[in-house]
Amino acid sequence: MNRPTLIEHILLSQHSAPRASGKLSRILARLSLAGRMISNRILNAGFLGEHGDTGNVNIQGEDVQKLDVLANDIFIRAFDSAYSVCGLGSEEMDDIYLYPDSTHRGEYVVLFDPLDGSGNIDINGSLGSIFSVHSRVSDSGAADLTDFMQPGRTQVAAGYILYGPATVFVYTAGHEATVNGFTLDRSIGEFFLTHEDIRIPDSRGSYSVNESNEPKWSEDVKTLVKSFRTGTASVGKRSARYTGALVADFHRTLLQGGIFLYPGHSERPRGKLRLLYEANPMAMIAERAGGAASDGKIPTLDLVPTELHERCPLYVGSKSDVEYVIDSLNT
Ligand code: FDP
Repeated sequence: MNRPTLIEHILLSQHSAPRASGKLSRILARLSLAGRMISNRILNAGFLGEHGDTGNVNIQGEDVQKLDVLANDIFIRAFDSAYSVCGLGSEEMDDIYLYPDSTHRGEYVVLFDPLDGSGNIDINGSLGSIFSVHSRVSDSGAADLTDFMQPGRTQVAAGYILYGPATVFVYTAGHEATVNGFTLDRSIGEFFLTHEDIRIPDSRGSYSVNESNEPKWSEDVKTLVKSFRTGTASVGKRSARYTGALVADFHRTLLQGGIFLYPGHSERPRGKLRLLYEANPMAMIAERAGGAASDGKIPTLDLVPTELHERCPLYVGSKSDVEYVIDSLNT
């Protein structure tokens, strides 16, 4: 077996980083553990009666699924003994979560969507987890909201875990780092490097959007999406693909090119996706892989957050496709 494992890759890359302390490596290792545990839980959920919803609605007005709660608990437990993480922000928690001994804990916070695409749970469709790691900015005492409300540009690591036919861990960490993907060998519970230095192809691929929202879009968004649908976009022909899980749709876009779009519409002017733990991690991966991400005007990574669970329109994918979108929406 001559492929590096995920842990070897993390240790080697972080070891060569200036002033590396090993703490970020430990956080990434714990994220991979959470991914393996959630992947296993999803495999067995049908037998264990863990499909379906809990009957509760989260702060975002969405039905909470049983697996959403289980995945969220796995993330909390994963960092219980990782003392470099002082707090968490999650789609499934109204407020930030601070570990009881947060005052004495380390200098990082982790934001995550524990189970993205939860509409796919009951149909055995693809799901994902998304994560974003920031250095703490508050200087004393317990961590606070300011540690979480940082622009995506300051993320020190970001990535996702795709639970599809295979489980894949994609991440980037540190300065000027590449994007790499690792596939889980379920028989031994180990991730191996399968996608080295991923670069988003340009001038090909798919467009990915929920077209049933068309009646609620502005005229310029309708015209834009129509140009992709009819093959008249200046960037060339794109096929249509949409799974309903951001991680799966983004992963395809990352590997094959094109664009993922979730525009705002009349009922949700800022779209559906959350800036801090959905858009920002994908934007960091996209930029590092040679692509781009924008809210239609501003690069996603430069948006200044004002709320923990705030949403933003998202256009992410191949660089020329995102540039085409920005041109189309602003002329
Ligand atoms: P879901 O609500 O099923 O968790 O994060 C939200 C998300 O899925 C994304 O994964 C997905 O891209 C999007 O919502 C799908 O929303 P629509 O059903 O409105 O298309």
